[in-house]
Amino acid sequence: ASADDWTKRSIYQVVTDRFALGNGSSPSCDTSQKKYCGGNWQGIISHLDYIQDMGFDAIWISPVVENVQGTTSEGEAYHGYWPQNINSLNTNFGSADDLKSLSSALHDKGMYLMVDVVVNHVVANPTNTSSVWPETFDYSLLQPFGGSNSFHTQCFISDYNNQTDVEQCWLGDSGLPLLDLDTENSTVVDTMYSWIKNLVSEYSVDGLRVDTAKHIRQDFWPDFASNAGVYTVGEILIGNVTYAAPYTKGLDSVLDYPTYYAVYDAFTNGTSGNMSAITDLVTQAQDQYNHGTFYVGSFVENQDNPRIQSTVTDQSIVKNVMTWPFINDGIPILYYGQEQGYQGGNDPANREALWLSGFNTDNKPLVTHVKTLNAARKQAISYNSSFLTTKASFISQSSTSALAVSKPPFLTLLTNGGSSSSASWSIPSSAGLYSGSETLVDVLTCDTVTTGSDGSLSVSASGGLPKVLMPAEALSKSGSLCSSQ
Ligand code: ABC
Ligand code: CA
Repeated sequence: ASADDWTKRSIYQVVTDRFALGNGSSPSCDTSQKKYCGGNWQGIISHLDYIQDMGFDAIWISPVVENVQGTTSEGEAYHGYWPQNINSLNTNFGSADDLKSLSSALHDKGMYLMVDVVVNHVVANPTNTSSVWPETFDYSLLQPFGGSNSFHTQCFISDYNNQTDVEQCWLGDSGLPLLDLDTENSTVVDTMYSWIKNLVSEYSVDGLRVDTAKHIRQDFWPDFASNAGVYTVGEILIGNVTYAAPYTKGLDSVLDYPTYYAVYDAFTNGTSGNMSAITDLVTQAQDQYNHGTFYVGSFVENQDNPRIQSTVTDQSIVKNVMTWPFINDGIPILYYGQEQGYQGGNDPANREALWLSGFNTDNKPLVTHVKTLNAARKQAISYNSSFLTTKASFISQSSTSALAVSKPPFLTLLTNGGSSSSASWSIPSSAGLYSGSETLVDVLTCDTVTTGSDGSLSVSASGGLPKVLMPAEALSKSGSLCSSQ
């Protein structure tokens, strides 16, 4: 599927080992142990309804290839980011048939499969665990890269401001080095290009999340993407738009990290959170990224960062933050477990087993919230044929805790004030959004507001909840959303 196909979708991100077991069991899972807990591809197949019922029509799964075996100084490779043999699958997650079954089960439901792929490094067991720098490795298990000449000379990244260091030195440390592939070596490069082509076709993959993309030279990516032939979204872990921007040329786009940091900071620091930083970052990204922000992956949680509720548990704030990915330009991504209110902090605490929630959706306000947001986005796409190609814009507010985002037919009003606060937003007639006396529906509550005779709008509310307003007319034929409108 192409980037344009993906823009209509919303993605549920799964850590395969932590989502579900195919046999339906619910073993305990202590995240601090950094061990496999038993989740697998069959488990995902069994719970696709859980994902689809929330309105998601794509999933992103952990890297699928065989990883280093046994225990390392950082635990087991349950997350999948330590490839050892890229031509085999990780049998902890299942067989080739299981992965094909997952792919076809998704396609039968009209859903897409995004696979996470690691090209930057592989991980080998040291030949002598007590050896000190420089280490030697058992290269024989590293397939198909069985020799030191496939790797950059060992050095650990020490200066993130030195791009050569970032690309050619190694991630990890002497306890667990991530062997950095020599992606300047044409044999390595060709191997990776044909590997990705084969992986995509063998398992009918619809899109790729490209790990550690900033750790490989930019001009490696265009041919990688064309061999993949599907949507590619790169992980450029950085708070800086200008740094990330060039990668949106070689790959379809990037995970929108700069905006993520702005959103996280704005909503987890009470009313001193800086809401205008969101406006600044999004505007920069719209200006600097290839295709603007239309193809970015928009997220507020993932496997590398503390969950929102590890910092802030006020449910109004949580709902404001969770609204963000669904009402702005990019492709929304929800990290599994956020809908269940999970609160894990930094890696590895943020990788809780979802089965411990029992996949319960009754009396789960955040599940309802996500479901409504997905339905609203689908309704916006079908009501306004330009929705996906109209940039989000910001209407400046006098209160520093208020944010107003317009992406017709959405007008989203956010606040970082929390549940004991009251907030107000005003939209002047000069914004040109509405005509006089128009009825707008907050799809999160189904309450209505009416514009003034000049098309201006003032809204005040207590309780600090977000509002996603749509013209009543945009909902009239929606069926499910606020159906009495
Ligand atoms: C393990 C342990 C951790 C321990 C770590 C050293 O080792 O579990 O507790 O802290 C996988 C596993 C991890 C594992 C690592 C290392 O491997 O999932 O559990 O950590 O063995 C991707 C994946 C990630 C994966 C890998 C490795 C890569 O999403 O899940 O990790 O395949 C860098 C990389 C980035 C990578 C991330 C983990 O590390 O660039 O691709 N993620 C700065 C740097 C970033 C750097 C980041 C974190 O620090 O610029 O490049 O990411 O080290 C912003 C700044 C940024 C700054 C951030 C923190 O703040 O603008 O520059 O990022 O404001
Ligand atoms: Ca590298």
